[in-house]
Amino acid sequence: MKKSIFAAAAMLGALAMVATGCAGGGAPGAGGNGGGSDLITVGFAQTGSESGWRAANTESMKKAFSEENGFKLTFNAADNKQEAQISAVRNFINQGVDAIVIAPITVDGWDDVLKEAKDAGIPVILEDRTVSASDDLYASWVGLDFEQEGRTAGEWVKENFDGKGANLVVLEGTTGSSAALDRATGFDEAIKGTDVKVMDSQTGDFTRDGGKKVMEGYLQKYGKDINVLFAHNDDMGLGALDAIKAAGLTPGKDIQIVTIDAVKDGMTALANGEFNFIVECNPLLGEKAAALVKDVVDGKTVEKRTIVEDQSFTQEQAAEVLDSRPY
Ligand code: GZL
Repeated sequence: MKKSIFAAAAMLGALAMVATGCAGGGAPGAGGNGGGSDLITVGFAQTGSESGWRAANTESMKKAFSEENGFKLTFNAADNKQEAQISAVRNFINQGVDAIVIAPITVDGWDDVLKEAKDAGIPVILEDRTVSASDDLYASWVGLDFEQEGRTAGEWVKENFDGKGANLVVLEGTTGSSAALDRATGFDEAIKGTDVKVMDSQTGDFTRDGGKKVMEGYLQKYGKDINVLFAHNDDMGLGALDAIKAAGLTPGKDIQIVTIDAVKDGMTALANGEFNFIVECNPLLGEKAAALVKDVVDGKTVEKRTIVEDQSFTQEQAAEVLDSRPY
């Protein structure tokens, strides 16, 4: 009895609040930010903080999705765990944001939550990595050509080591991520037909610690037989430097190193001769992602895919540009 009287009173109270506009939630299109505000509410589900690249990408996104640029940003970093990232997206849907941006940790597992966002009428923009889900489940993607990045790294290996009976080991990025999958595809394609021997290939999860641990294992197993290391990102390569030096070997000479990203610490290692070649992967995607969100929320038609250009660097080129690099 008591419960039903309480429920009735609560209902009357709620009806009164809605009638006087105190219920918050705002008019449609003003997102879940308490009504009235013309800021575009955006939920950004970032992978985590696994690397220097990720830090630069997060900074670029937060700068672009600022209040002075017309956004109210809710940021979540998922500590490189996809289930945490998916639950962050579900929270954004429940908050009724105007748009959701995702840097998807892995390619698979997104269909259900992207359908939930679509059913809720909330557009999703992907930045950085891609997903295997149908592209009618998201409005647009902005990122890099990972396959070309891997191909460019492989072409450098072919150019410098084909015909020399070189032994190579690989530090792969996060298992199941489009960055790792596509870089491997491009790299393998480039070295096909050469006599470069890939002795081992394991994931270091894009982290320094992961790169160091896997490289320690490679050195115990293969020792001085290793001539070349291909790391899917600078951070794993930087972690491998510690292991190579601890084994009494000279990185850049005893073991030549090619990586991808071109973040400050990687370019410093390249300029000082510890790395031998870096393929850039531009993390500054914030402005493009913010422009896509604005256009989509305004109901404009947008390109389904936007690829940002990359470049590559030798040791000499790194020394020249190091001080002027934006990240
Ligand atoms: C690439 C990005 C990768 C970087 C890593 O766009 O997804 O993830 O290469 C980062 O440094 O962790």
